[in-house]
Amino acid sequence: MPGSGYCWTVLTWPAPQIPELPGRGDVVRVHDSSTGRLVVASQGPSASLYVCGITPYDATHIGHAATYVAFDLLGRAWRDAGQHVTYASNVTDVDDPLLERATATGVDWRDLAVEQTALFAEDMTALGVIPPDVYLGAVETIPPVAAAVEELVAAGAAYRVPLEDGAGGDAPELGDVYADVTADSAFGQVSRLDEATMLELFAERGGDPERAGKRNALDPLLWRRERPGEPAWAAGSLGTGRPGWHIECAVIARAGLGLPFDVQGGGSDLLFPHHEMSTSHARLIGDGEVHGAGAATHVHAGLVAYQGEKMSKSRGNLVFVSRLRAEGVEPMAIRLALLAHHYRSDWEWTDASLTEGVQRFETWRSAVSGNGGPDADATLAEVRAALADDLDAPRALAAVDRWAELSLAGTAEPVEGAPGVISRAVNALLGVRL
Ligand code: 5CA
Ligand code: ZN
Repeated sequence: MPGSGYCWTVLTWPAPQIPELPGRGDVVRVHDSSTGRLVVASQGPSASLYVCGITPYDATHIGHAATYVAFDLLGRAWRDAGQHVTYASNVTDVDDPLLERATATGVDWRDLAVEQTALFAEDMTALGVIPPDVYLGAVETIPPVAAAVEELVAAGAAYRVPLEDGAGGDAPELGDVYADVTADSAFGQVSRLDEATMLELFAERGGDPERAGKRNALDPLLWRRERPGEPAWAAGSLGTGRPGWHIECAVIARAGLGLPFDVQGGGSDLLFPHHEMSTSHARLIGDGEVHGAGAATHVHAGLVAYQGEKMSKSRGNLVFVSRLRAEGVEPMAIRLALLAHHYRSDWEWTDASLTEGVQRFETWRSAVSGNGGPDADATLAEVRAALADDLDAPRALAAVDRWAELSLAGTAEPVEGAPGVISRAVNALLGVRL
């Protein structure tokens, strides 16, 4: 909405300093959700990563933070292995849950999105997460998304579904647009789920299997026509409306990284339908190639629970990073609490998680405070090997714990500069500033 006074450009955050380390990290292997195998997701001198960004209707919780810290480790490990990393991400700054929350709380949806996107940037800065190189919001990406949807309609891979009475503004005859999943012969290969599971997850996670007029129950929305009380943008032959969710990530990944790219990441709740659908769209919009490709490898972080259930904005069982920070918790202790769990495991946040993070932070800080300390070479090698092996942060922490214990015991032959090497390694590789 030009002229509305809103700045639609999604603002990123300052990059943390990454200290230089002696030597080089190992080739990085990660778990590919599609095959269940460990793969070298990026071989050449450069690596490309797309991590699905937030829907900004509530503050960053520990679950989000765990996911972004996990992919931050991947970027750091790639860099340490000598690869040039390009990282793209999005902000879903217009979507159903955001609009619903805004209506329920009586705030303008744009104010809510701007406020929560800014808070997320603050939280990521505090947690030492490297910012994306390309960071785009759904709203600012409407023109290329609309063009991609028009292309899919023209190619017969998408079709219109008639609207209910009262929808569609001045052009009610133009329907919503859905992708036809049968247009993509590779559909299903990202998640490899059976039809019944796909249908169940689709209904649970924002899909509409029951919508009348669709060709296939799993067909996802590409363009939602104008509805009374909902924001809408003019979009050529599509008519006024707003973009569907999955096409947003396909188009933003293409804009930021080109297609195909190396890794698409997110929490495991995004595997289906979101990553299945966005990859399918990417195959069909790949520079006009019907047999293009999206991400070569899909990587997923486990889900963090709290009080017995997945921590989620819709359930409201949340621990906010910003609240912990406001209580005076050291952000690096939060980061250490997250890193104590392997990124792929589902785990539960408790008060003890934080206490442990704070203790580890304090122990490490005092262990690196002297000039001399136990030799750092083996520890650096262990941390590198652990991260290269599917980002095994708990193993990396254990290696540093052993070094810290030895350092504090003061029994090892002191090596000048060793604490500095550990401190820089922990900073560069784990993102923990001591
Ligand atoms: N905007 C979309 C992605 S395009 C979205 O899913 N936004 S979100 O705000 O709901 O989630 C942001 C990221 O946090 C996603 O990768 C999601 O999988 C992850 N996430 C959400 N809840 C948890 C949780 N409890 N534990 C771990 N990761 C989570
Ligand atoms: Zn996404």
